[in-house]
Amino acid sequence: MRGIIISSYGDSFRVLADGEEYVCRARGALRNKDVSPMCGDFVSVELNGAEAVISGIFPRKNEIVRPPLANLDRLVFVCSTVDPVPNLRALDKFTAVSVYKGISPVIVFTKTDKCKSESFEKIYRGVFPVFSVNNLTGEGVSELYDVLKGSFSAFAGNSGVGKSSLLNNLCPKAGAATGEISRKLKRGKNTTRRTEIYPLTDGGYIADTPGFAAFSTERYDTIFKEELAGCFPEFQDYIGSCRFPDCSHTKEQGCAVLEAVKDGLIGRTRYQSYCDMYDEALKIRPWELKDVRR
Ligand SMILES: Nc1nc2c(ncn2[C@@H]2O[C@H](COP(=O)(O)OP(=O)(O)O)[C@@H](O)[C@H]2O)c(=O)[nH]1
Ligand SMILES: [Mg+2]
Ligand SMILES: [Zn+2]
Repeated sequence: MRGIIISSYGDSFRVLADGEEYVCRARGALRNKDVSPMCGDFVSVELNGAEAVISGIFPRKNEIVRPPLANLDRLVFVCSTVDPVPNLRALDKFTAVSVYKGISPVIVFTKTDKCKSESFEKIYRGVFPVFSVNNLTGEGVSELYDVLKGSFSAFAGNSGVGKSSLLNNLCPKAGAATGEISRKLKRGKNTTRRTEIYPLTDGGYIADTPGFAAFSTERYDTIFKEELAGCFPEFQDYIGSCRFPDCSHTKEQGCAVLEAVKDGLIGRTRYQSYCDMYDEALKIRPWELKDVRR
């Protein structure tokens, strides 16, 4: 049987196969192969009497480490317009890493009841799909739902921005803990990591990711400098027109990207994020680099 892992808790997995849920362990041989099953994995399941065992994992199209998720179609970057205010530099960095990994970024601004999202939306319109929601009334949720249905998505974003509230609005069965309750649960130390994905009514899944403070800010998220411009979608129309084929788009004469920034065709905050990431990439020693697509 072929199925998909919909929850992992220690070395216990729930697999959805042929419309049934099975609680499975991974076969020993699999564990020794240095690849452990994760949520989103397509796996083969064998039934031995009452016991269900994961006997194989199909090749992944991508994976993220924290939380462990495989085969993502989208990463939904959730930012609140206020409390806390968005960190655009971090957002630009994480969306670039997402593009690099081949996972489509989606940006959502929450708490539109407290502060208008227009000034933030403007920066990303035409670059990534961007949405605004008021989780208290559900305003804007159905537009986002239409984009997420039929695909596998996970949320990323700081604590308190409204990820769990949004998950509950998109998928009422999720019953995710929000606000104060969520904080209390987090304080009770949970050593075994639990990851769970929820089916959407019209097909597709959304991952609930407790303790997912930020996408990940580790060293290995640094993108090779030669590949960085490729992770900024709005640069693509210009990079072919630079005077020098090896243009870094940071200072060169005849740089079409710089020209586009001056003409207001590329956003300044976006461009500044690119330059910061480029500087960061320059500082990395080659032996410190691990391919983030791994
Ligand atoms: N005013 C307002 N509050 C919100 C909105 N979304 C979430 N909140 C509140 O923000 C707090 C944190 O939300 P939560 O969903 O737990 O955020 P998470 O930490 O990202 O999962 C809770 O008190 C929510 O009720 C929103 O759109 N508007
Ligand atoms: Mg939460
Ligand atoms: Zn250039």
